Amino acid sequence: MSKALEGVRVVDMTHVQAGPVCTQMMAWLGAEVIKIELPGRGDITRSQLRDIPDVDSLYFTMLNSNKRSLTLDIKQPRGQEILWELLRRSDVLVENFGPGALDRQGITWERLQERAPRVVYASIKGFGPGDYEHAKAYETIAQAMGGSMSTTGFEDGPPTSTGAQIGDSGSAIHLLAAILAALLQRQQTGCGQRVQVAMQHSVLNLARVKIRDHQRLERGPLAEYPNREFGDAVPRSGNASGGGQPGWALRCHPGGPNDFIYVIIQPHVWEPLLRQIERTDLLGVAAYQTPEARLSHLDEVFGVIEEWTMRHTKWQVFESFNAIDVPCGPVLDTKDLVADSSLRQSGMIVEVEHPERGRYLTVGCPLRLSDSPVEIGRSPLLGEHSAQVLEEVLGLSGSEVELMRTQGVI
Ligand code: CAO
Repeated sequence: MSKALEGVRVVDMTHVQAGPVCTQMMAWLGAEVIKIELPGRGDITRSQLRDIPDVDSLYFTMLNSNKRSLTLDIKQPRGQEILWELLRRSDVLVENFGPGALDRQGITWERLQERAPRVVYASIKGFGPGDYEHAKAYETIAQAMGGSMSTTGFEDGPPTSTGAQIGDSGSAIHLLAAILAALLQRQQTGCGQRVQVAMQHSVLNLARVKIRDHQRLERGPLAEYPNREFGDAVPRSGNASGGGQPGWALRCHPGGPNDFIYVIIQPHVWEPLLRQIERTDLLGVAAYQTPEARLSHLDEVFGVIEEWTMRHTKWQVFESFNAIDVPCGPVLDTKDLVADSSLRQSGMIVEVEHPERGRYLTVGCPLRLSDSPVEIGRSPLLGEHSAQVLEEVLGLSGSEVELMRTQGVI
């Protein structure tokens, strides 16, 4: 079966997490992704957080599957020539180096428009135009500067980062959407375009509801927040749902660190919920009857439910509450997740075979297209496809490739 991005060739000059996640998704959707890496070293993550000596780390293997690896020193003249030849035969260039890194090598948007005008040139940087544009950024810096850290955690604790990589992987998904839109527009214009995503912007987009609440705060306290006092910025609100229906993480039996279930109280499930937890004595009690009445003492309301959840496991509660249509979800730890049979069945936790590492687990593709099935492959070894790409795509001879190898160009 064909793939959605079949025929799209991507020159992938990404590294670490933000860029590679984007191009990995493109590869999963069928694009031909050629990852260009520094000869001898490659993407720095190949050797970061290694669990097996001298073998590509899981950091690398889980972010670079289904790609081909070409080592190429773009700071050598021959390396640059090869890069331009590749770009002229490609559709997309993706990079996430520090600000100005490719410009310093003469690979600029202006030159790209002259030499390869159909190429979509996509970048992730920490920041957009303005005071911070020359600064480098990592995940947690973007969380700090995009509104996530100041609003995550508990009121009496410090600003907290989230486990989900919203700065890196979040930016990657934003970039993917922008690249696909640019490729669609190219069908009309015939031209590529400059596509840029800033990590700070992506996090702010994902923290949009906190700017909603900032403006509401100007008109009075945020009644659905667990906080009692408010200053002039949105506070950390612990495990409050952040939406129009209240929610909280409730303790379950036997009381381990992740024996919790997150429960949301929709107005129409309140009465069935009281029956399920055997608290019919509260039916008709004014302080518990309407959403408005419950809002002023949500901690007590959730406390009533928690008295019951603490006597049951999170899975028992999940089953019991789902039976009466109460939205809820047990807190799953990483051990739960890798063992989860539904995640295995749906291909979200997959095993891949790697020539040096053996079998390893990776997280599959959350995008499902009925006419473009995703097959999760392995990541390439450093320079594994150098000769193949140079011969196949650029038509170079074996001896030319060998010469470049001895000169350290590839
Ligand atoms: N051949 C020759 N040189 C190469 C090369 C190749 N194939 N690939 C990369 N390089 C060089 C670049 O030209 C650059 O050289 P200069 O420093 O001489 O210009 C260098 O390698 C990479 O520079 P960098 O600034 O990108 O790398 P860094 O490790 O100092 O910074 C990071 C890393 C992530 C902070 C920075 O790249 C960045 O801010 N990127 C944008 C934001 C981003 O994506 N961050 C998320 C990373 S995931 O957490």
